[in-house]
Amino acid sequence: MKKWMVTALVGMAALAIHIPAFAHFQMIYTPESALQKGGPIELKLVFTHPFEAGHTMDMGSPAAFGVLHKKKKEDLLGKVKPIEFSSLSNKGKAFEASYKLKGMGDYVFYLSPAPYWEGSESKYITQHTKMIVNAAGIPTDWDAEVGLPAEIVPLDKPYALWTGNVFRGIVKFEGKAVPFAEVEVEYLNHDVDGNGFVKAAKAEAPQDAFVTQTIKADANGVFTYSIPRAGWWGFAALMEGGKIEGKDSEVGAVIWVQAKDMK
Ligand SMILES: [Cu+2]
Repeated sequence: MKKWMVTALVGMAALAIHIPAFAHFQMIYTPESALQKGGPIELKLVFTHPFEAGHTMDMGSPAAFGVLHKKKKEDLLGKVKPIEFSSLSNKGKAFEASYKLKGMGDYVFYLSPAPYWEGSESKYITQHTKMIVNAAGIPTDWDAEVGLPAEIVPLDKPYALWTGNVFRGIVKFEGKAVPFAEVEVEYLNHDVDGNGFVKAAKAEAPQDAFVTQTIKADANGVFTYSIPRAGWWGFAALMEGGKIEGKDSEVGAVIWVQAKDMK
């Protein structure tokens, strides 16, 4: 083999391990966040790159997974089952859970994943994630603070957004608002079918800065984003965490919201 070919192959192998150009997003996915009534729903816990349906990272066993409903927390760790989730380029270790909504109101699902070692950035990443489902339009807990180490507290109902509405949230780290927090925004650009993404993209980005949009919170830690398209949108505020086993760590606060077109 010629030397340039070896170099090219090594380069390609490095790319295959991970392409860090776009943002990592922890997802708690369910198809529909505004339900007519209670009943069973399916949830997928996936750590991926949602705009590109790109490289899906292997998740370790979650540290916490639960739901907050009518001010009570229910531990759902026992309901979590391992799955393999297919991106357009690989398969990654993920989890799924079934949950039965017992009645009307808001169900705030929250996840504290195991720290993920990101070799290409030499740091651990832990994204504490929320996704809120409502049954029958009765508001109960959507704006509650769960008390995660890092958390986005919504100022607009995450399941009741028209396309074009703004979504606002307060970025909190260890219970305190984070002034001028950096927030990454990504669109779930590929539908989820079973345990994987479909190939067809909904939107095309004219340039990389549109794949992951980066915005900033104001002096009070409040960010505002006007939603241009129906579907699921992820917001990830990234903070510097304490060392884990002597290594750097990034702590994220993630929330997913779902917008609907006016028809
Ligand atoms: Cu990644």
